[in-house]
Amino acid sequence: MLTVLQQKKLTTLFNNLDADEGGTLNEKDFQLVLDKLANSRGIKPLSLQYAYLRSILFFIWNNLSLADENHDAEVTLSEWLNYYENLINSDSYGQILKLQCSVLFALLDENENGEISQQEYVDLVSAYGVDPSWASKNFAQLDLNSDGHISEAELFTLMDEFFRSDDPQSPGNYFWGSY
Ligand SMILES: [Ca+2]
Ligand SMILES: [Ca+2]
Ligand SMILES: [Ca+2]
Ligand SMILES: [Ca+2]
Repeated sequence: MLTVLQQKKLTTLFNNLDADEGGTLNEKDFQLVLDKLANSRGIKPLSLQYAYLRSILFFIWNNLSLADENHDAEVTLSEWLNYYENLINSDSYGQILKLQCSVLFALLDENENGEISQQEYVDLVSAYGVDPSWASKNFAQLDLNSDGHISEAELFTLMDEFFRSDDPQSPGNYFWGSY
């Protein structure tokens, strides 16, 4: 069973991603994330950078098809929560999280300097439906060693906290928005 806190976090991410408020996640929601992110980075459709971002976001969406139990190309909240409950309890959780984090890191690190700046974080989570001014303030909590950036190791810790922590004080709880 997911704890109340785990359900809250995952539901917040789901609702933020469901940008068209259709009540399910589908390809269209990820297309909207792509367009918002491309827009905030000043990337034009049909450019190489756009194709790169698209390939990452559609990789993430295609992975989510594992959550789509009835194969109707829509992921409901209940399918979403089941999927993450299974993932969290799976023997391959650590390996899968590592893979997901390296994909997410590539998506976040716009200038490819191996660290995530405040602006890179804000641009990405805003594309995921999080309020930008809230995200700007939240960045300091996510920079665990206060060196001004989120490293790949910090991202792994934060994502692990996001999925597994049941401690209300864990900074990773708030990576994908407040609730
Ligand atoms: Ca939707
Ligand atoms: Ca479904
Ligand atoms: Ca960077
Ligand atoms: Ca840091």
